[in-house]
Amino acid sequence: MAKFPEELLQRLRQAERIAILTGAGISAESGIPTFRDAQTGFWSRMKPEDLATPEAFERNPKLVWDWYAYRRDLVAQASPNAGHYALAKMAKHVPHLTLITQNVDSLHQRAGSPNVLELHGNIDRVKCSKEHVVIEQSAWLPDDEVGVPRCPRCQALLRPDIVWFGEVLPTKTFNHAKAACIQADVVFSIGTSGLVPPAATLPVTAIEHGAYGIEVNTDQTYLSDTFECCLRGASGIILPALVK
Ligand code: BV8
Repeated sequence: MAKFPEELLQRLRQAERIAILTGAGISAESGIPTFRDAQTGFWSRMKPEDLATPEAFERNPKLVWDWYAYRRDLVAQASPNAGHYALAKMAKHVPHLTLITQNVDSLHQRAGSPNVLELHGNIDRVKCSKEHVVIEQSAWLPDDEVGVPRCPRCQALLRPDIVWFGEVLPTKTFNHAKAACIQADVVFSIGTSGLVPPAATLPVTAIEHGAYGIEVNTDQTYLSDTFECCLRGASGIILPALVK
């Protein structure tokens, strides 16, 4: 592993407040396809508009439900990787570390990270159109008309408790994440293409308020120039080396 720049190490040693935004890239080494990787990305075989929108669910609830059922199984078979564990370890010795994720796979929580801010919801939770969140699959009401289970409370169709395109992010969670970025001494952007606002704006907000910006990504992103330090490589390799 190449040596890290001295300035980076210095900043990390002195940092009281660290904000971290993660995206699909941190879960790639756990076997979960990212969204935009040409070969394996979810979107390579289908477009967001066709699946991750309320309109898509309205148009074809079973197609959308089945796609998320497929992804839920992928997530259930996946395990956190060394990158997730490194961030959980970092939380133990940084006084104020705020972990913000765009991912819906619970892998940060399963690696032991506390108080994860999930901007886009969680694939293990479902809800109905009246926002009745239903955790236990055993409580889902079977439906053979549409082929999508219904809410035990109001019989409306269930859907993933996930933020789709065109839907508003959970306000309290987003505001908490934004406040942490504004106060951060150091901000990490890990495994995200930075293409989806408003989550993607958070590292930029941190940097605009004086944070030292670090990008961890296998590739260049269109936000790369915003960061003081770009660590090119897999997060599962870089993060454990950084959080020794
Ligand atoms: C909102 C949940 C406002 C779903 C996701 C037109 C209509 C409506 C809205 C819009 C519109 N135009 C623009 C918008 C805004 C819209 C948007 O961004 N659209 C896109 C298409 C441009 N945003 C929204 O709609 C958001 N809401 O704006 O609301 C509003 C206000 C009032 C009233 C109504 C609305 C909501 C967006 C949330 C969408 N949901 N996910 C699901 O999971 O199925 S977004 C989805 O993409 C993911 O969740 C993820 O969060 C997001 C970004 O993807 P990444 O995580 O970055 O993954 P990606 O594959 O892109 O990149 C992976 C990176 O990792 C790459 O850079 C790769 O190089 C790197 N990598 C790979 N392997 C590794 C690695 N790095 C390190 N190590 C490795 N091993």
